Amino acid sequence: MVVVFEATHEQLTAKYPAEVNERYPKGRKPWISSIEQYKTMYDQSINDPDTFWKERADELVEFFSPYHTVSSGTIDKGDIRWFDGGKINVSYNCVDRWAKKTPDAVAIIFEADEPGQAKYITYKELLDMVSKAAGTLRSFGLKKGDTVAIYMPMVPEAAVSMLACSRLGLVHNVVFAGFSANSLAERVNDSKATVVITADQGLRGGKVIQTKAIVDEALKSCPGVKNVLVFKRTGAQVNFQEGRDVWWDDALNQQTEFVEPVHVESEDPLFILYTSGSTGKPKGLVHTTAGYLLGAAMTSRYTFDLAQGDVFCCSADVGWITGHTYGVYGPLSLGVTTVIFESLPSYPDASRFWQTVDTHKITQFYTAPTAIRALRRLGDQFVTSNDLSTLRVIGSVGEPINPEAWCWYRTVVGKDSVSVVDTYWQTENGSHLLTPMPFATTTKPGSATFPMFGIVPAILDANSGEELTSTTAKGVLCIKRPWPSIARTILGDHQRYLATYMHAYKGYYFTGDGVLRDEEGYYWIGGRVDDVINVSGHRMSTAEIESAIIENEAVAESAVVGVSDDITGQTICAFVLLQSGLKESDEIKKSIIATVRAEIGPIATPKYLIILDDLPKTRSGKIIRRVLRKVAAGEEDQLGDLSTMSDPSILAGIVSKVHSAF
Ligand code: 6R9
Repeated sequence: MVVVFEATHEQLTAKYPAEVNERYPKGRKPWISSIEQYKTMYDQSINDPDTFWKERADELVEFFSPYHTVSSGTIDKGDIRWFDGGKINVSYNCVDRWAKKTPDAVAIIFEADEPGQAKYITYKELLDMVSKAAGTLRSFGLKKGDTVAIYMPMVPEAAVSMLACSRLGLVHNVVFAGFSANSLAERVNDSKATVVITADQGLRGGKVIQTKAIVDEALKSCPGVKNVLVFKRTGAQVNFQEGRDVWWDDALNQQTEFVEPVHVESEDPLFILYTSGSTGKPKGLVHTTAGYLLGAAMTSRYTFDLAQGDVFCCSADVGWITGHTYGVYGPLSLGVTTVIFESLPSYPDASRFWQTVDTHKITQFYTAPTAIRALRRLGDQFVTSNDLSTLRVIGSVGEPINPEAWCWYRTVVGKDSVSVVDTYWQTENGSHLLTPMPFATTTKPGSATFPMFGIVPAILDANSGEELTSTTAKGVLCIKRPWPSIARTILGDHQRYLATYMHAYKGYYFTGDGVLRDEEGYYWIGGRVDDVINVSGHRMSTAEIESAIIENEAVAESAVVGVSDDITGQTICAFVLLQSGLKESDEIKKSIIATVRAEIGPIATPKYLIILDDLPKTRSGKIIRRVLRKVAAGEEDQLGDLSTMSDPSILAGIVSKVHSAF
C-alpha cells in the first residue's frame, strides 16, 4: 500500500495566479513571463532535447573545447553521459568568468552567527581565495581525480574549498558538520579521501561546536588521510598534529602563483555526496561536471528568476545537496551574490531570517518547510517588523509543505505579492525536477506544480509497475528520461545504483516518493514510500538508525519508524527490545540515545524511545514495521491484515506502551 498526499477539496482547488507577483526584476522582463512561454520551452525540451540543451549550454556555461555529443545513454542501462568530448572547469565558470566581467560585484555575503558581523567577498577576491586554496591542495600532492573530504561549518571557506577542488579536477566529498566522528570516518574511508578540510570550531546559535576535535577522533580510523587543512573560525586553542595539520591562513598566504583551472572532461566526477537509502549503508552519489553545472545554472535562473544584480539566500547547509546546488554552484555560475548563513532562524530571535533579508536586500530566499512551520508558530510579529520588499521569489524545499504553512509563507513573508516556489528534487537529481516558474505558473498551496524543462514525470502503480496515463493519477513518481544533472552512479557500487533507481521499475528512474496528479495536471508529492524518513528535511534510513541502536550492548533488537510531526514533518520513533534479563531504566534509555548520537550524529536522535517486551513479527520472523507505524500514528484501529503475524496477542501491550510514551 502506498501512502500518498490526501488534500482536502479546498486545498486542491485554491489557486494563486502568477500575476499577483508584481515585483518584477529591475530593468528586464522575468526570464519566463507567461505559462505559454514555459509550455513552449518545455515542449522543445521534450521534442527536440538536443537543440534545447545545446541552446541552454550556449547561454549558461563556457566550455574550453566543444563537446561532440549532447547526450547519450539510457536509464535502463544506467550509462548516462552529457556533453561528451567537451572540456570544462566548474570553478572557471563560477568564478573566473565573473571576476573578469564584474570583478567588484559581491560573490558571497557571509552572514555570521552573531548579527552585525557580515563579511563581503567580491568575485575578484573570491578568485584570489580559490586560486590560493587550489595551490595549497596542489602542494599536498593531490592530482585530478583524487578525493578531498570537507567537514566545515557554514563559512565562505567551505564554498572556496569546493571551488578549489573543482579547479584542480579533485572530487569533493562534503560531509555535514553535524555528523559524528563515526559517520565522518565512514564517509572519508568509503570515498578514499586523502585530505580533509575543516575548521577549528563551528558557531551556531551562539553555541560552539568542536569541529576539529571531531575530525581528530574520526581520523584515528582513517589511515589514508595525509593532511588536514584547518580554517580558524574562532581562533580557539585546538589540537594540532605537526606534519599532518596545516593552518588555512598560513598555507594560503604562501601561495604566490596563480593557479589556472584544469581542463576536465564533461563526465569527470565533480563531487560525491552521501545520502541515506532504504538500507543501512549511506550511498555516495557521484555527480559529474558539465551536466551538473548546467542543471544548477539553468534551474537557478528559471526557478528563482535569478540574474546578475540579485542577492540570493539559500539557508541550507553546504553539507546537503541544496547547499551544493543552490548555495554555491547555481548562483555563482550566474554571477549573482549568494548569502552564506551561518546561524539559526531562531537566533538571537525568530526575526533573524527577515532581518538578514532587509540587511542584505535579498531578492530570492530559499528555505525548508520545517523552518517555515517553526517560525509561523512563533508569531507574525517577528516577520512583520521587517520591510521585506526586496523579495521577489521565496522558495521551499526538502519535504512536502502543508498548505497552511505555504499560505503563511506567501501572505506574511511575501505580503501576498511574491511568488512561492515549492521545489521538488533529490540528492540524486542534482537540480529541480518539479517547480513553478515564479512569474508564469498559477500555484496551488502544497503542490510543486509542473516539471522542470527536460523532465518527463510518470506515475506508476506501485504494485503492478504499470504507468498510469490518465491525467488524474496516484502512485509512485518516476522519471522517464535522463536529464543532465542526474547522478551517474553510487561510488563503488554501480549495481546498487541500477537496482535502486533504474530497475525498481525497469526503464524508469524511481524517486521513492508517492505522488498525486490532479485533474489539471498539477503534481502533489506525498512523501517517501520506502523506509526513508525525513526529519526537518534531512533524509535518514530507518535501517541506518536501527543498526546504530543495535550497537548499544543493552539492545537485542530494534525497529524504527517515522511519526508525523507538526514542525519537523516527521520524527524518529524507535522501538527497542532489551537483552534478556535487563530492565527498562532511564540510564539504559540515555545510553541508547548516546549511542545513536555517537554513531550517526545528533540529527538521528529518536524523539520517542519505546522499550517493548515483544516486537510484532511474521511467522518467518520479520518485524512488521507497518503495525508499529500504525500504532505510533494512533491508527491502531486500521492495522489491516494481521494474518501473517505470529502472535497478535502482544498488540494490546504495544498500544498501551505507545499511548503512555506520546
Ligand atoms: C533536495 C532534497 C529528497 C527527498 C525527496 C522527498 C523530499 C524534497 C520536496 C520533497 C515534497 C518537496 N522532498 N523536496 N517532498 N516536496 N518540495 O531535499 O534532497 O535530501 O536528497 O531529499 O526529500 O521525499 O525524495 P534530499
